[in-house]
Amino acid sequence: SLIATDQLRIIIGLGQTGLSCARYLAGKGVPFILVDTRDAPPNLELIRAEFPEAELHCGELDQALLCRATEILLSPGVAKDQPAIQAAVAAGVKLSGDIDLFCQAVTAPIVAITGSNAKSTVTTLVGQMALDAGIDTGIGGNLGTPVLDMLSRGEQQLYVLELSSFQLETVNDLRAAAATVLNVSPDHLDRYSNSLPLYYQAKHRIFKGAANVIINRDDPLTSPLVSTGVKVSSFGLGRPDLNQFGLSEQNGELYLARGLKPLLAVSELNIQGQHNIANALASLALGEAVNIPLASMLQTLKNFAGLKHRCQWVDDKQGVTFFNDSKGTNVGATVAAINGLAANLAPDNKIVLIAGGVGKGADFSDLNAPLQTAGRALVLIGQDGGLIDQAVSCLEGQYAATMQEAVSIAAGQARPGDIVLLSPACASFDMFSGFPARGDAFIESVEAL
Ligand code: UMA
Ligand code: ADP
Repeated sequence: SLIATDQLRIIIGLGQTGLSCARYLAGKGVPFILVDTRDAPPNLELIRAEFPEAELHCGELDQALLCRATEILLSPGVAKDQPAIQAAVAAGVKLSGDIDLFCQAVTAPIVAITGSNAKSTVTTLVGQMALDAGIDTGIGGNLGTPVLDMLSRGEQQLYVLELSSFQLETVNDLRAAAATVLNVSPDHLDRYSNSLPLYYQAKHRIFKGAANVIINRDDPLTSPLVSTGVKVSSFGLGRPDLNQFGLSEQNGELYLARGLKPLLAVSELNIQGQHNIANALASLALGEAVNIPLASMLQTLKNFAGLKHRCQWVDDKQGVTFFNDSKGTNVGATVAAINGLAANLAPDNKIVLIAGGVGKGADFSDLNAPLQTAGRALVLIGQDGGLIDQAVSCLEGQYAATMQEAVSIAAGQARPGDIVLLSPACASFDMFSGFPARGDAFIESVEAL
């Protein structure tokens, strides 16, 4: 075998993460074996050319091989509860991932962000706050750039990482300077034996070794169970106590506030919707924990317009406003988007919702309450649109075979002053390559009306 050392490292998964692990280890001269559960993984040719010496195994996992490893570096898209992986763990093999490798490699402070929703928005916002303050900052993780790929630039002064529950499953020692679980609502339950506790246990691994923990006062599931010796600060939409971030009213105007001190009028925020006020407060609390100057953070909040595909304004057509929330891929996100946008509607106006796709085993009945108050009509797309129709009793769903048809039905149902919102509460893979393609199809269909 080419593995001459007694350290056998196996990288499972040849996607972006696996590739970043292979490049990182190869750069250090550390040998590894590459494994993918698919017979024909996507990057195969590239990988053969780039790592000609690495042993490569595709197809069903080889339990005997995995049990011989010292360490398995598991990609987030591969569930760790598979028998071959569990057998290796039982045999004493260390299960790890790219996040652990990254944390061992850097000494700069890390801001670690997870949650069911708002991860990308808050990660980008905190990263922007740091950049605007003149701090050389790496921004990556689940957001798109694999963490190890950021190291090719040399070590930076600060890292802001978006971490998914899948990535956190293999995290053993994070030691973040600041860590948060922004919110917890059901998602990915198909990967967690339909168990919400298993899902948030994975998320809470983000607190391992953290110096500062930032909790959401409006969501008790975001508090670590054991928090001895850790500095805890918080954000929430209520009135803040001393040293907390929240909202306060002054002369009839609502302000982001820290303790008794008003910081910035909510009307000066450039991002839309009630849920984004919470995101702004979370970002301030995280930024404060790593010493980003407050004045600079407030300036960033005035400029930050939000990310594409997250409650993104698309156009006004015949008095109807179209919003693209294609990143609304679970029920909690869609509930937040409906409530967040409905807060700005005139009393007679409502929302036409386009939803559906791959439901990931979710319970859609939580859509009833916001649609009861704010729903004008419901247009359904994708493989699990029918499940949403069954779960929502207050509106009669209308099916559309394509995004174009969905937009045309929705536009027909909307009255002047209404909103048409694409917020599918589902993943997109039945009809699209991902949420960006789904959002782009929506924008194109709106423009073509
Ligand atoms: N796969 C196999 N067998 C394998 C390896 C992968 O079937 O052996 C499949 C997975 O089931 C999955 C796909 O291949 O459908 C990709 O899996 P991967 O682990 O190779 O993914 P990467 O390309 O490394 O991308 C991952 C994240 N993807 C997932 O967690 C599924 C990316 O988040 C992330 O940007 C990237 O690492 C860099 O950190 C994407 C995502 O969808 C955006 N995340 C989920 C979400 O946000 O809801 C968690
Ligand atoms: P993530 O990376 O966790 O998916 P994003 O920032 O991309 O988070 O936002 C995804 C979706 O979550 C948005 O499109 C919106 O529907 C919803 N959302 C945004 N902020 C919040 C929040 N604070 N609470 C609940 N849902 C939110």
